[in-house]
Amino acid sequence: MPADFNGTWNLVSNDNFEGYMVALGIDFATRKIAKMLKPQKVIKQEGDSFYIHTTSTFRDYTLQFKIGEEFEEDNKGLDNRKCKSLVTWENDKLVCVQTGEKKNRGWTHWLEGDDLHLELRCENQVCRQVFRRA
Ligand code: VLZ
Repeated sequence: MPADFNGTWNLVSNDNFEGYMVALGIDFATRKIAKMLKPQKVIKQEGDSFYIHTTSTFRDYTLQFKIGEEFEEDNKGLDNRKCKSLVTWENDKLVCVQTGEKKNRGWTHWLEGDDLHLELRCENQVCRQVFRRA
């Protein structure tokens, strides 16, 4: 049985989102707004199919994928760069590799108690976010 990420999750901490956004080339004005946000994630997981909807007062981002199936990701409203993304299970962690112009780009989700963790990586920057069940 893989981990169950289903639910609605609210951001409670966000370490080095600024560094991650700088690595992605997000402009200053957008970063000033974005780092104040407290995004919410709605995750729907059914077998190998995932729907992750990240919402905020500023921008929303929707991702749909199947485990082990590479897809084109447009990162619309984020850095708008296209990449090839692949999500796999590594034990109970959901690991995404985003292959494209940016080196070492990807993210990992896992559960710890009642919390949902997300590590966002780009080049030499790591952002650590923690979400709690709404
Ligand atoms: O999450 O890749 O859960 O896509 C932040 C929206 C969304 C706020 C960040 C606007 C998405 C920021 C991070 C403007 C620059 C992400 C994946 C894992 C699913």
